[in-house]
Amino acid sequence: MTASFAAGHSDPTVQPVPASVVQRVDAADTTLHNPKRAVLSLGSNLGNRLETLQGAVDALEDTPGVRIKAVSPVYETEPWGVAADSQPSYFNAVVVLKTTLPPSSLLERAHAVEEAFNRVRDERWGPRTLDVDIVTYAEVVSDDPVLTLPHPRAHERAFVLVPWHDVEPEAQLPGRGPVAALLDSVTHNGVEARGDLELRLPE
Ligand code: A4P
Ligand code: MG
Repeated sequence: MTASFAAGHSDPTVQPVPASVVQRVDAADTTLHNPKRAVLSLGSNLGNRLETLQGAVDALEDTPGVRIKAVSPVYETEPWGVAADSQPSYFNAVVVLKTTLPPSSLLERAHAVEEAFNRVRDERWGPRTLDVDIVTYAEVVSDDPVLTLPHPRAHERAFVLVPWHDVEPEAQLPGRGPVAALLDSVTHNGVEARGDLELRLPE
């Protein structure tokens, strides 16, 4: 440090940081050190299903405040909840992530990712290029219709439970118990592993 600087000014690094800045940094730090675990279900039964699921994985990983921890194998599944053979089969997969986003922002992002792939949807109640559902967010249990947690139908859907169990054998569905036990109570018919296909975790 030069003599003139020392004489004329105090060292800027020792200036007190304004309290408002300290507060903001502390708040950000808390969230960054306290990411929440969330499980998302991806489904596609229109267009290039694998490409769409991979695009969804990439878009989620590209989201600030989201880090994907695991991507499940791909399953080809019969459409659930509609007449047999009325729709093409789905590709389904599950993604486990850590996020500093609150649940509402994660849902917003899920919808934005759906939108990016939903451009060709033209039939009401019809098949969809992409469905992104939040299966769980930490231990949150909520019956809010805008974001019901856990997802109200996850516990009865093998196309969610099977891939989830693949990547998290010890997983618990809040309010419902271990995924491994739930798996015993649902039919696995129409849920086939596509071992020939793979979703990549973005680098
Ligand atoms: N919403 C509430 N809770 C949640 C949540 N946990 N995650 C609200 C995501 N969204 C949630 O969803 C409708 C509204 O639900 C949203 O506005 C959101 O605020 P949507 O995705 O726009 O509509 P949807 O998916 O057509 O309706 P729904 O009733 O949610 O259908 P599901 O339960 O998502 O099921 N069969 C197979 N084999 N594989 C599939 O992936 N998917 C569906 C869709 C049906 N059959 C399937 C599959
Ligand atoms: Mg949905």
